[in-house]
Amino acid sequence: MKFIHLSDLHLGKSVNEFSLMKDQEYILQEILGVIEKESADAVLIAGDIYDRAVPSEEAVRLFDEFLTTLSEMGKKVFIISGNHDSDERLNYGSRLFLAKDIFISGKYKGELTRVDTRDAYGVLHVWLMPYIKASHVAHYYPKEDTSTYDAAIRTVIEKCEINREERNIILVHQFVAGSNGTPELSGSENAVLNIGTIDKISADSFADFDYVALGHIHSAQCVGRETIRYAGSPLKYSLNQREILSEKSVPVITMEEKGKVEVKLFPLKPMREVRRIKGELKNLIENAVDTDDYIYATLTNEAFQFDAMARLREVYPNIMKMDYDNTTTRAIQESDADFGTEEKSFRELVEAFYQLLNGRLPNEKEWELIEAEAKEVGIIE
Ligand SMILES: [Mn+2]
Repeated sequence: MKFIHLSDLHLGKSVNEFSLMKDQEYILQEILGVIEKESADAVLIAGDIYDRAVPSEEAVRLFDEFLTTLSEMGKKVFIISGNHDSDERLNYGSRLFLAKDIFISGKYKGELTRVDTRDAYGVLHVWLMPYIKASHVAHYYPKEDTSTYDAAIRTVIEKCEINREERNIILVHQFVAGSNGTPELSGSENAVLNIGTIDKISADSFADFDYVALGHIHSAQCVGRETIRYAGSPLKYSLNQREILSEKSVPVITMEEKGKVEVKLFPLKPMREVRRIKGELKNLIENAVDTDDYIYATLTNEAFQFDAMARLREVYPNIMKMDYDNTTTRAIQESDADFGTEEKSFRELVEAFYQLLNGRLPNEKEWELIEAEAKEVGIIE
């Protein structure tokens, strides 16, 4: 059987107030193209279908369209919830969808759903692990160790009766790490990842599975072995430097007899690229290319440029962010690094910043103004 692995669609997402609806619509079409070209039998979607627990109408419509097309193409679809999805809403209609070979697991109820499929090589089990918190597991198994996510997920898997002679695939939306270190983040995963702390799960827990379709981390990568893999989000959802330079792709998994699994990556080309440009304002404007792209511009001018964002926007209508990289910003960054901001008082922080910008401390009159402003916006009382 041939599977397409997707995750972290985050339908309805905006980046820096730009709705990516059109880009998402486009990329789903591209993915349908890969599915058709590869004659895949099934699609695995490892969580974070939507960006929010209450998705927009547009986002729901887009996913409805995607599912309907997959169903019309005769594909099986396996879906789990991610931490961004509402488990109950994702479960809506799931029993009716079974008749169309669409299998959704939105909520953990003490055991994992197992779907058995068949091909020329025999039976193949697809296990669905919706997004689970350790506390959910504790609720069903109060006597088991659920003190960490690792222990909790181990418990969940121990409760599955896995036939190791047969082929098994599992969909998981968690923070899974191999012995070779923690996975690299793309910067758009939000505050859900407490790196290195309680929610890290060892890849060893999945030793009995022939393929582990992971979701949660938006950078495509494998964890421990080729067949434990984050598909990554289909689009770049952050302006993080590494994410901007990364390439999005879709893993296509071919499973033959037990022990024979092949993974191929198909690069995904977005409708609009996310690009970082850097230079003097004048140069960026005069030498503009691919102006429809999402742009993160960094100005190297030493002097403040009046109305720079508006001037850039005239050329790059989809500019998302602008900042400066010059002597001043670098000095601020350096002093930030040894600031120890948490231990400093408001006054100390402002003084240091003021000193850096103006080469002197603020006088009494200026202090009055700064304090009045800070009170107004609620920084100090
Ligand atoms: Mn996600």
